[in-house]
Amino acid sequence: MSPRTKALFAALLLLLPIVAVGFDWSLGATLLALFALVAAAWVTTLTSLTARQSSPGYVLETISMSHFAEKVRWCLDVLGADYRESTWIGTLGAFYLGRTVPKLSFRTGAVQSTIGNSAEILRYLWGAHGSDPAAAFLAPSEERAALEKRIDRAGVSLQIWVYHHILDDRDVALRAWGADDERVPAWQRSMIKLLFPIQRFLIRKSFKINETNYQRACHYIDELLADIDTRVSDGRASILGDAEPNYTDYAFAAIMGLWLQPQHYGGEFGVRSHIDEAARPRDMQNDIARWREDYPKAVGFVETLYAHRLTREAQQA
Ligand SMILES: N[C@@H](CCC(=O)N[C@@H](CS)C(=O)NCC(=O)O)C(=O)O
Repeated sequence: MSPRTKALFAALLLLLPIVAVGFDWSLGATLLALFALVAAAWVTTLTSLTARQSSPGYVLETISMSHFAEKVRWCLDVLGADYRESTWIGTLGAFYLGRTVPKLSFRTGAVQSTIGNSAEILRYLWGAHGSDPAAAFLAPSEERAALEKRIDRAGVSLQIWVYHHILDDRDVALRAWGADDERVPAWQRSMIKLLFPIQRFLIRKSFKINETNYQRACHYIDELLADIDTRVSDGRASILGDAEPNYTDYAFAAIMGLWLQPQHYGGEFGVRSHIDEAARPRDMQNDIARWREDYPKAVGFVETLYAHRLTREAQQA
């Protein structure tokens, strides 16, 4: 059963007592509705268990704008993997289903498997496709794993940075969460507008959005940018000095793409919820301008990688 269908059954189950009271249902009618719901969930589970699937058929669960999802999406594109995206509205899944994105679902034997966390997803892809020469860029090493950890930590710092700047502006925050993104189901887009004050409160609490944490986040981002800026200043193709880019290079570009917003961000699937330049708060624009000025080599490295960002279609052409 897909995560969306599971969420739908859970929501219906929660709503059932409210509907029963609201419409003054008898105990018999309520039990009947409950039985019908459980039976429908069971049939759906059985159907998905017996469904035939010819390819791994990866499903990448994302939210409208996620730099961690972009990291995995880019690697799937370079790999030429067969996948589709399931796009959720931002924050709802995290706070009501307890899951983060990216999440990758696929068929393993008779069952559906799911992995969360971008680093673990990439390790799975390496395990599953490692014998294919096209997957060589996914090969992990101690050095690559250490760099990936630093990049991922900068990804979290960027979440603090972005929320520090946009949470006070309802329209900008809603747009970043995908309220205008047509790939997101309409009911989720309506929910986020309704729940906005709660979501903002939860984000503020969970990311500890305050001046000190913002400064700490900027410091960490600066440190990584400075290091990469030095490393790539000799014009190398890969941060760690390899002849070809590997997954750490795509990860760095994807994570920094959150604020650089290069044209091909999101690849074939695009990223519709840009925080438009004009809508960006002044302080956010200042940070971006400073990073561009202080780290031109790192910025150039990301932009060059994005200029060659292969979509699945271009890969197969
Ligand atoms: N360490 C995780 C971080 C994932 C993460 O923080 N994802 C954010 C989006 S960038 C998320 O799931 N937010 C929850 C939501 O908006 O529903 C990874 O590498 O995948």
